[in-house]
Amino acid sequence: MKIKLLPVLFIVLLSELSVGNYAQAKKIFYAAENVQTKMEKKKYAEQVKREFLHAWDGYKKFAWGHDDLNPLSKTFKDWYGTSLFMTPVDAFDTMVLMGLKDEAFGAKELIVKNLSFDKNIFVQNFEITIRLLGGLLSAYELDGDKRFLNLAEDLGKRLLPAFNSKTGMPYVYVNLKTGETKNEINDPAEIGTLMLEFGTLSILSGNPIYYYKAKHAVEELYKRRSAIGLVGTLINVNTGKWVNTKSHIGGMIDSYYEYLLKSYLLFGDKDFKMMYDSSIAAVNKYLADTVSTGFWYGTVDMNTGKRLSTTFGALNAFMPAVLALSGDMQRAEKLQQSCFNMWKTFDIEPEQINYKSMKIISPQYVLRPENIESAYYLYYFTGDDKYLDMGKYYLESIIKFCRTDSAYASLKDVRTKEKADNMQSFFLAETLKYLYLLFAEESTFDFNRMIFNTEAHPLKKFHETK
Ligand code: DMJ
Repeated sequence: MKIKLLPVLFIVLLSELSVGNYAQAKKIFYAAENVQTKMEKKKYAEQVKREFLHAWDGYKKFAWGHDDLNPLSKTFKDWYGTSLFMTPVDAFDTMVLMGLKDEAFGAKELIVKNLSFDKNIFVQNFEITIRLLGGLLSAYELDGDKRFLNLAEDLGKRLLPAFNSKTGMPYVYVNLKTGETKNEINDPAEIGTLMLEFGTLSILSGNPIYYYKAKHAVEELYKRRSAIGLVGTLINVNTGKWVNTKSHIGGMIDSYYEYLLKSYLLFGDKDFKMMYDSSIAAVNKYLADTVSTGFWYGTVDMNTGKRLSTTFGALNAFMPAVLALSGDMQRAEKLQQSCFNMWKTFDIEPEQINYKSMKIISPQYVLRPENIESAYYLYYFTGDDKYLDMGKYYLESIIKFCRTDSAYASLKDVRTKEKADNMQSFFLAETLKYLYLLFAEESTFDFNRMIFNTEAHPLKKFHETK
């Protein structure tokens, strides 16, 4: 952060310098810098909190009790025609971390009195697991109200039939009432991003079935990696055959890698460490790409390692956080610099670019958190102020381009800045949470005690891995 020395300290500093007391002057300079940074961080943390309240107020006014707010038409959307309270469940623990007690109480009342999973609807197992199951488990751990856990357990039971394929890898959809399943073509992210939630549910409920099913699915996927150690984009969960062999770290694969590492950190289960270590070695060997625009991870064929495209995007920007969490600071810092450049080049981050030509492939910005999440992890682990500056840039551009009179809106195109009528629940669960944590007191979140699921719901560690 830029140093604007406090006036009093500046005078003291000058007087020390004038009598030649350089050591003392240096001390004063650093003390002043520290105070300045703390004050600025506090100011930004408060601002993020205000922006959160602005978005939440819009939800309350125009979408109360529904899944999502449509911020331009000031209407609402329910994903499956009936509400599963996506936004309040996703936003609850952000309110707790921000110390917004009244808001948290209101959201909790809404959830525990109205949320029911006894519905004849097909839901996407992955989305419901990371947003709702993760949100409810985290709410229970932070708040202690057993009703959150009861809801989580009821949901977990209803999701279990998703794993009833020939391999044990889950189908994409499961019916919450009948247990029927559909869509046997699934991807590594949706197969491998269930462990933190199902594993936590096993520990909190005392029923090992959830841990077993989610871990078995990951192992079935892992054993189908190619001879060079990579996974593809699509796999048939009954035949176990790959349907699309493109390997990358973007959407449809991304959080598979994240959960291999985090499952080890959360549960201390060494099988996950082994799977993470061997997978990330292959990713670093075949996907990593250094070009004139920086250090990136591109797309290759999972069997041959042949480079297929130089595509990177908003979702891929989760990777610096995972690398930092694993201790690989060198790659994490280099990649975060590229992620920041991707954001800055277009004022705000596009969904996908060609990182070689720095040309846009998909122009929308849907209020995604990953770039900010990674800046937060890097600040947490390095203490380097440059990540605070990145955070300021992210926050200011989101306010400038996405704020509406009712809440926040996605952008259809980062070039024209034309807005789109949606505000995904992860904006409240993740984007604003990570921005807040970046500027808040470091003690607000302790990585030694908790791990974020992929939707930024903090879950308690059950094992000491440090
Ligand atoms: C969120 O639902 C999660 O972070 C998921 O892992 C990826 N997509 C969105 C945010 O971009």
